[in-house]
Amino acid sequence: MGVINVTPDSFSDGGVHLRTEAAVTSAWGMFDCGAAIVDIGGESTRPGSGGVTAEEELERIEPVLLDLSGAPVSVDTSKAAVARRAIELGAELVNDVTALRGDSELAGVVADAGCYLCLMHMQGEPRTMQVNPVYDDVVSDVKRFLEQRLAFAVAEGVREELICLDPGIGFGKTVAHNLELLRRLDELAAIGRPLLIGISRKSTLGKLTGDPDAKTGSAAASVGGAVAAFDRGATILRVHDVREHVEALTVAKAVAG
Ligand code: HH2
Repeated sequence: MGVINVTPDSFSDGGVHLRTEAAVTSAWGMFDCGAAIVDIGGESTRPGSGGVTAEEELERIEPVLLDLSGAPVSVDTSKAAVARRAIELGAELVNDVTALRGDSELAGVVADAGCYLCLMHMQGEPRTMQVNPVYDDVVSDVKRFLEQRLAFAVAEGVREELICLDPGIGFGKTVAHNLELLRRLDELAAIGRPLLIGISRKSTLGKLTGDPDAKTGSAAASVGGAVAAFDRGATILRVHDVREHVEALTVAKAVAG
């Protein structure tokens, strides 16, 4: 899954894809490099971010979705109004970092459309989530949360076979929490749904490679994280540097047989 943030402030590609033409060109480039789907977002959820209105979000992503008509895209949003319009314009998957807790109408929109859904774990909210994340046991806590949100989505009419789950690397988690989640990913895979992992360019990688104040991580560090996640059961990797990831994952997959 390639990532295109049509935002001025994303930590990973903020500003780069704010113009429609730049976003669309990058997305086609990702498909050429082997992305199966491209995730289009109009709101940054980086640590410290405050949120935008549905109108602003739509203004950013609508022209991009129109130009990518017919291509496999997902929409990174927590808002029902944004998801509804994105689905009209062809989005096949709604990627909701709030796991249907942000907008009470979103579950119905996804259920009615019969599209795919990603439910992600986040402790707290983006503005404050990295202040002091605390868990009893991070893997058990995240697993329980994902099971509950999966049950909620199904009860709201979303078909279980259309749902994937994501532990939310970096969303209210320390470096140690992120590593523990990846190390024990098999426990989350046991829920029985495909796992999506987004570690690409995240600060945990920069911290692990020597900068305690890092806000991002390199492409090489991202690939290392993605391959480790794949080896432990991740099936969808959300990444910014598609060519590098496709090449590395092709080799990892061949080795796994
Ligand atoms: N990470 C980000 C955004 N959306 N969705 C899922 N399912 N999983 C993730 O790990 C995830 C996500 C944050 O990364 P990015 O989109 O690069 O930055 P920003 O939120 O600043 O736009």
